Amino acid sequence: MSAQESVPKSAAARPPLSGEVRHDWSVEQVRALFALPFNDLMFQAQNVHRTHFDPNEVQVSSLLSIKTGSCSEDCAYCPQSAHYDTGLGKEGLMPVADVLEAARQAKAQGAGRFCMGAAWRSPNDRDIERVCDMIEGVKALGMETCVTLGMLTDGQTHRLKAAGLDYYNHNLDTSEAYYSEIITTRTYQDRLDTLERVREAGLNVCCGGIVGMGEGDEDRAALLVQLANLPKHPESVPINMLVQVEGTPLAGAAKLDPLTFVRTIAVARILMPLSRVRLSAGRTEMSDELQALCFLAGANSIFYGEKLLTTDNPVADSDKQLFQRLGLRMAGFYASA
Ligand code: SAM
Ligand code: DTB
Ligand code: SF4
Repeated sequence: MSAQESVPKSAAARPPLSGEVRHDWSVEQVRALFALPFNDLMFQAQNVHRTHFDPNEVQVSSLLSIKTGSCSEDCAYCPQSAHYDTGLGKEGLMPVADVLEAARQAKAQGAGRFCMGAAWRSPNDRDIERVCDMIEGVKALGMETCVTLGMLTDGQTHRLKAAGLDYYNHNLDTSEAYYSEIITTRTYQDRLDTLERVREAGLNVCCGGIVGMGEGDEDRAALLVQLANLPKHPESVPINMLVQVEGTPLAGAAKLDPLTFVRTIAVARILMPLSRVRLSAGRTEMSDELQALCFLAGANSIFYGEKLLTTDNPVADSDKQLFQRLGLRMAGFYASA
């Protein structure tokens, strides 16, 4: 059954045309937003977007995998899980100098934020010290910093904050109801606990999810409700389209209707009016026209540079051409500064 058929028109949510910041969304209200005629949904999302943002400016972050593969978690989408054979080479924590060289290159291409990802369930304190050296080095280049390292203790969140970390990425990935279909080695509550610690330490939160994992309309709605009803909205909300990797349990999953992906972006924009909504993984399989619809739906951030963590992303030159075609600007373009 499509999103449009599943919710009666009479259940339509009140139109949030002004982009009011709310933390009391119900799943029914959000399903009604998903079920709006496409043009109405896009109009509302654009309206909210233009109330709070320059609609032609996009924040760009570059990613680097600073520790790759052999992860003890069993996330069904992830090429880095030790539970699956994806043929991925494993690498220990990178030397700080190599990370800083990659950050310099990302800055020269125009990235404003450098995001470092590690395939850990949770880091140990020695790892955190090395990551803090990386954060300090990247900050010294004049870039914003983000890391994603798995579950953290209180002491670790404060140590990262003291090193100058700007954002911590920790995704909820899907609804609480669907979570156990995707990951069995940790709970939804584990994720929420780390998010709370990250907030308490005064860090900006980057938290979103993945669609196209076989979840239903209700799961996409429930994920966005969970994010929007957090005590404070995440400053950054990555919406990933599943990148199907051979060897993972989700390779071969039914592909999501691309317009449902656009709707997910639009609803995220309406629910979290002040957040950067990031058009994240999956762009190599998207046409320029589909990406243009995502920007129209209110996405105003991307991952930029030829690699995500282990999989491909569009090369910088093709994104520069896309931005030119659409009249978009990169926020704080560093290369020309
Ligand atoms: N291990 C840490 C964790 O899980 O939080 C940090 C790294 S993990 C690779 C970061 C995020 O990448 C995951 O939460 C997931 O949302 C995203 N991700 C991983 N594999 C993906 C895939 N195949 N397609 C889309 N997103 C993916
Ligand atoms: C996020 O939401 N997506 C990024 C980043 N945060 C860490 C990761 C996408 C990973 C895609 C699969 C890979 O390249 O390994
Ligand atoms: Fe490990 Fe993170 Fe991949 Fe899960 S998503 S297997 S925790 S690297």
